[in-house]
Amino acid sequence: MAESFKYTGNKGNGGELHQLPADESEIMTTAQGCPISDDQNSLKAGARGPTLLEDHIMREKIFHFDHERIPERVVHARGYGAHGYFETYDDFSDITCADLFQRKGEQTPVFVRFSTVAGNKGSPDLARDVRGFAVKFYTNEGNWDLVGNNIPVFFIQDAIKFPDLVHSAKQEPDRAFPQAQTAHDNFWDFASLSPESVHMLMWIMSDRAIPRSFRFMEGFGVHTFKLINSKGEEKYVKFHWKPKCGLQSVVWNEALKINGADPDFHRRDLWNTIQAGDFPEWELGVQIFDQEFADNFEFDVFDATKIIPEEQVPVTIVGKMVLNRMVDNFFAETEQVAFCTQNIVPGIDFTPDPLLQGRNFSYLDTQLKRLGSPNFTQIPINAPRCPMRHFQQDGHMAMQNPKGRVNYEPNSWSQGEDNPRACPAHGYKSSSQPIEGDKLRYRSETFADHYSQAIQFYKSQTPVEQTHIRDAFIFELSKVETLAIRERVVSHLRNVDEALATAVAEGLGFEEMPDKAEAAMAPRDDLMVSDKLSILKNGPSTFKGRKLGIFCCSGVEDELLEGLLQSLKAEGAMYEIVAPTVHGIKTAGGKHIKGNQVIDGGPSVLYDAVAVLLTEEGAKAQAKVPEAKDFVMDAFAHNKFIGYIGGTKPLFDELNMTSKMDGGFVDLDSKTADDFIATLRNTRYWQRG
Ligand code: HDE
Repeated sequence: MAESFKYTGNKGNGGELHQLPADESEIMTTAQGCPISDDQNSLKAGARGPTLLEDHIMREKIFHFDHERIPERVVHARGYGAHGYFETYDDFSDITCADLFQRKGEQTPVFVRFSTVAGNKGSPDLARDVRGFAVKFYTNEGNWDLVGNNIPVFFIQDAIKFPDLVHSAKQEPDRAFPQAQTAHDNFWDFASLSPESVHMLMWIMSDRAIPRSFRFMEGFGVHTFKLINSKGEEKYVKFHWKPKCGLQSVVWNEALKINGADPDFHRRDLWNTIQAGDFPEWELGVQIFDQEFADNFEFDVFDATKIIPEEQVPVTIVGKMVLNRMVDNFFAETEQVAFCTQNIVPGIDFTPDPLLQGRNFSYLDTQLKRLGSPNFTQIPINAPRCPMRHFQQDGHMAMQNPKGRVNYEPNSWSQGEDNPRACPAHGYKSSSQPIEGDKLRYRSETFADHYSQAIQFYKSQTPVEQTHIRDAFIFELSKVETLAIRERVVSHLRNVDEALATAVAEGLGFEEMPDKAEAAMAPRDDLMVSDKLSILKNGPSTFKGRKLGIFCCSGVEDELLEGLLQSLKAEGAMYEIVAPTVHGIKTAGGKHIKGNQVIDGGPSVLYDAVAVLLTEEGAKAQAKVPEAKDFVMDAFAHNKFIGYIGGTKPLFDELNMTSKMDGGFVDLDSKTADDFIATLRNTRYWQRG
């Protein structure tokens, strides 16, 4: 009976989209290679009887499924990766013997993973958070992992505090919320009891923590490293990634709404742009300085809560990174990639920064936990692209097993492929810096200034950015239930900027100001304004790579729409058509234009700017649709440029928008599409306030 039974359980007619295999090579098999005849019905004793334990096909399928998950990263769980290359602009052998910097124009393959820090794997992309910016360079002399962030400083000065920092920032352990946010008591309790975090708090309350996309953010190696040339001469270095797109962030209210509308906003952005061939690029810059500068600099260069302003030590650009290929498989590549700060190559070395020293232990350790075997280095995404020869052997999942008899050193067997030897002339050499001292648990006095650079950061921001910082403090602290914690944070802010502290206190409804926090070292406010610390002073100068949301309906004039699309194309910009149905619209001339979004799936928060091209009839209908009203109101509230035509009036009237029209509105009946694009090259209409 079972043989003649035709019903498979799958509904409908698969038609062209569900075909049977054409030849042997397309037949599904088990993991053991056994061809499968039916993968949708388990083996049963009778058509309605129990499933048999004998069903090796079902057991294998479910067994494997049960073991699909590996532990997510303890921090930076949510991430997205892409492949590309790094191109060296010149021969930099005078400063480092690192192989990738020796030859002008040479390309080195890279894999990059961007991430948020606090949230779990499924958390939304626009959480207020630091972004990880980890780059693996597959050089001819081994993998170099530059595991950085999009913020150049860190919360703490010593790695021993890291578990406390992370525990406090993640969900609280009893209630398991809030997810992917620092707006809760535990985080602000820890931070306010750790004054070394104040500089970093200013950065994460700024719009740096809500980037427009990965393409619009900087990356920083954070720590001071060393570069060593072939003569053994050493220099200190700080690494910077500068996005070719310029810097851009969203505003907080927008971020909250993006998280609902498209929790994958940053992922989708990277995927879409790379698939469209608009490959994002960053230039790698180095700040190079010597011991004398380090000795005379106002702060300790081994303290990761401090920057060296670019005005003091300029950034020299040494190459560019281009991301041009998405992964074939997210798990195999993005999930299994194992960045380790201790992966460095000849010509680059560590410094005693106590944060970096601790990281060098933690990353290797955590990969063993996550990937389950010391052989994680053999997974293709982690394996070096240059030869690997050593006597490490065996272990779980060992895939690269040496041939031959030799597996120890020293040995008497003649040298060769199967018997590698360490080479004093060419191998990795650590910096020979002399070190001495007593064994003690101690924080150097040179790490004691916690406020001066926070002051510098704040005063380097534009007034708009300062307002955003104030609002972010008020938002976050309003979620803190314990008054004493809120007060403690404000007591620190008094050491940064009295006006900021007062505004935050007012926003929190304080009846009186808390005393100033006692400073371990008196802050100085004579540090220069550093324009490089502002996002708005370093924003994009074109609309290229940015996106216009075109809200339109049937009846739109062909010339208008076509002109706009052509100008966008010429600029290298992206757009989406937001239409009443996803099937799209018919222009006045009868042309069908496909929709990308319907209005409730394509709110204006998903776009850098909007154009509202409704006919009068369409606008009357949309004036009754709440999402259509939000589209315009949000674009207005988020300081976006709004292109419009006369037909839109009924919708604008419904919103009392006509009286609010300002320089951020562009009348597309009288202005050309090119004029509109020229306006869009400015990031937002900040004058709107
Ligand atoms: Fe990390 N960090 N970290 N971190 N970190 C990890 O390693 C750690 C720090 C950074 O996309 C973990 O593979 C310690 C600074 C990035 O896979 C873990 C300390 C900076 C990523 C770890 C720090 C970073 C991580 C968790 C204090 C910027 C994601 C999973 C001393 C310079 C890499 C993993 C990826 C990931 C430890 C501080 C950047 C546990 C102990 C400072 C971008 O090893």
